[in-house]
Amino acid sequence: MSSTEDLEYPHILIQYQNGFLISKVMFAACELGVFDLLKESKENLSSKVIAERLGTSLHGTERLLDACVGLKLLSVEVKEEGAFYGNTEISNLYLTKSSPKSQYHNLMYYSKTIYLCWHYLTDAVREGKNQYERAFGISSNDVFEALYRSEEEMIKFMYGLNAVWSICGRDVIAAFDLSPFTTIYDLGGGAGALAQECVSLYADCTVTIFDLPKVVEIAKKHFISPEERRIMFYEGDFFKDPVPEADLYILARILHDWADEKCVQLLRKVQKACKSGGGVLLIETLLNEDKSGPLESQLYSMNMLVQTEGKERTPKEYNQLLTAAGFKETEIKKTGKLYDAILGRK
Ligand code: SAM
Ligand code: ASE
Repeated sequence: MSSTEDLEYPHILIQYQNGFLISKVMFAACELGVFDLLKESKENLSSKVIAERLGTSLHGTERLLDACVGLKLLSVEVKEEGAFYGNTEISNLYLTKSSPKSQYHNLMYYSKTIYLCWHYLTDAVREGKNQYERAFGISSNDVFEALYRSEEEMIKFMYGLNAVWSICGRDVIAAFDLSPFTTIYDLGGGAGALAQECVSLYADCTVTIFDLPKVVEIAKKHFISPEERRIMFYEGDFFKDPVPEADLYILARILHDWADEKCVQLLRKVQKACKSGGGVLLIETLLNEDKSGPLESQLYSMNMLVQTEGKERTPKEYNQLLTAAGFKETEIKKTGKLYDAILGRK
């Protein structure tokens, strides 16, 4: 319900209308390296020095810096000689490339790929399907052929998706006590941030990342050091190839890519391969049962419409998929962050 104040002056609508302007200011500052420069410099810098070091125009840079101050992504100190800019704590921690919690690659994936896909949001709603043909001229029906339309695009996707686990990974892996499970397969494990989280938290497990051959190749080359003896790889297509036996299968952000029938097909295969007493751990962003929120999950579900064949689901919907595949005793743990965990047992 709108309050009277909102009806006299629709502040909330103005904020929504400007939402993507805010995103783009943050993306541009990240992409130009504003936060990296200010972190390295250790002292506040004038717009003139920042523009020189970044090789950008002075008047464009001044406006970008001031907008970042408005967004609390930068601080400003006004002296007689002029304005001096510095990072805020949150930008230092999350927006610089070198920080262990950096969201830089995630933001770049939003700015360079998701933003373009959302240009066709209206068409996606009209047609009920992703817009790869319109956006990129790709006529293939294979979602991951479209998402991985070039090696460069695949690497951007892998970096982008990996980044969120530096802020939510520990919570989803620690949501259940996974110590009884020693042989773990991370199906569609991608760049391996969750596999790393798993081996660092549980001393006795080994984790095998099961993914498409070209993804495994990049994961080995760019993400997982060969010294990491407890992480292994298995190249395959989880819809077509056999899934090896294990105690636990992690499916993080996998089911949300697919329609119900494909989810059940995959889960049945996993259920058959699973050792008795074993289980499956789903990691997804969960909608409320009545789909009234959380807003992030609702927006991500729209993104699944634009980019994939899937959607975000409620705990009950995941429970139905697991039950249809033969899993029992499903249990859900909310983490309070973006991603939650559901454990199903064989
Ligand atoms: N689990 C990772 C995470 O949450 O960060 C990556 C999730 S990503 C949305 C989906 C992953 O599934 C990608 O790594 C993709 O390559 C993999 N994938 C998609 N189709 C696959 C298939 N048919 N067989 C194996 N892996 C597949
Ligand atoms: C997928 C996950 C993502 C497929 C495409 C995707 C993400 C972005 N694009 O399985 C990560 C989640 N973020 C959003 C906005 O959905």
